Amino acid sequence: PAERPPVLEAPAEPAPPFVRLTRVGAGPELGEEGYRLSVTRDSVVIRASGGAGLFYGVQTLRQLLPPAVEYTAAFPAPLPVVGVRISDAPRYSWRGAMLDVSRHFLPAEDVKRYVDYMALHKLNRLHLHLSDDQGWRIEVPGWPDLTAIGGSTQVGGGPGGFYTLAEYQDLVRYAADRFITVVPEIDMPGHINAALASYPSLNCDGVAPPLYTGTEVGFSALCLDNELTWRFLDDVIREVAAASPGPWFHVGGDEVRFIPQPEYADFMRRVHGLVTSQGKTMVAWDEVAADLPAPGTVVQLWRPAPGRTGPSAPTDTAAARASREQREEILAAQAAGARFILSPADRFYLDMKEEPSQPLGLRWAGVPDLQATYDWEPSTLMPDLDPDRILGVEAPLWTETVGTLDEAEQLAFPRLAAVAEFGWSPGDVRNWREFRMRLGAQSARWTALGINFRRSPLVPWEAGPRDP
Ligand code: TNX
Repeated sequence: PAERPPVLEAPAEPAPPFVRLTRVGAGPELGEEGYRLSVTRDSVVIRASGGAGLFYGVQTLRQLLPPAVEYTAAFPAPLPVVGVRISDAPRYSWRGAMLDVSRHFLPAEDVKRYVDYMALHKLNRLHLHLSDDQGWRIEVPGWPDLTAIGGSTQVGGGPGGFYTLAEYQDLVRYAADRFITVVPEIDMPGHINAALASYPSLNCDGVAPPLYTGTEVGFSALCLDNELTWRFLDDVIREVAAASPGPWFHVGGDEVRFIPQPEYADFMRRVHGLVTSQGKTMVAWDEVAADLPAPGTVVQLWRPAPGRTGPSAPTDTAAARASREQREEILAAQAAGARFILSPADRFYLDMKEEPSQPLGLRWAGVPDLQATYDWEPSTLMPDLDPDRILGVEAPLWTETVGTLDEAEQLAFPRLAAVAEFGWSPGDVRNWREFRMRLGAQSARWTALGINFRRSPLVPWEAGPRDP
């Protein structure tokens, strides 16, 4: 699969049977990422206006082939393909997954595997949470201790790790080859203990705190009126932005307990300046909505149920008030020109358990099973959100309880497939009953790919070739 096939000049009319990928005849209704696929007795033809659409057409063709093609060993030829005529284009331009490589480090090889799974499901944004209290995971020239010290451990005290800039760039290219844009996140001004532990001078009192291997959140913060803090941020944002060809830069901004709101807002405005001076669009978690730094800022909604009404509304008065206030903030941010990515924790957080008895995962936002992840619409979650301001969806996988790719897969699958369909298909063609049946048919392919998916009891999994 790593080798590129040769590209030949096609004769005007090749002899059947043939497979043709072409940019000719793709209608404008397909947009940049849509495709048409037709399989007849004589030919397979995929039409799209560009590379992304052709790639997605190939992923669909792949799903029509027997799952045995996913094994690297030889498979039987000729391959049967069912005759189809498909015209397909995504609902949202942002169809993301996030990996937290800070709480537990995942080597680049493992991240590439996750990228492969994303590609199969036509996801196109990989958000990498590259720094947090427990670990700094990317090399920054001029700041070697960020990785030498800040990258040296993780939750539970393991060895941690980090990506050199060359490894990171290789990963970014690997993703780009699959039409996936990497969105780097450096979390600030909180979730920053790993950096503070690496450089005493970044701390207001000049004393470095110890490295942190627990799972509490919200306790660390940058020293805001220290000029070194701004040299540090300027260097970090410049270097990470330069290594990331995509147009976005995520600055975190979540869960800062010890900075008053006005100072937090000033901080985010100054950071916005640094991000835009590198030619990037700023993305931040939804706390930034309290005082939007600038129109066009992308706000990633993560806190569950803002202003939810009806039977599932919070009944506890404090929670209900917080939820109402949060809803007002979000609407004010919308009026100020925000755009949104939907990642509601009670639906899309892949690190939430699917079932209370599951050993991996957290449950602070509930226990969203596959149906909860699949079966909702933005309009039911927050009716006042302007659909035109929703860039798309993203499923984060935080790794407090996840130490390996195998464990990541156990939490991410099957729910990541539900997120992918949410991101791709319009609400009126999504149907939970059909989805669970179609998903059941994926087990042989996922097994062949070696995905350690959870056999969610809501799905009638088909017996695969390797099943006992
Ligand atoms: C909240 S979501 C966090 C993370 C945790 C996650 C665990 C967000 C912006 N912050 O720091 O890892 O919950 O589910």
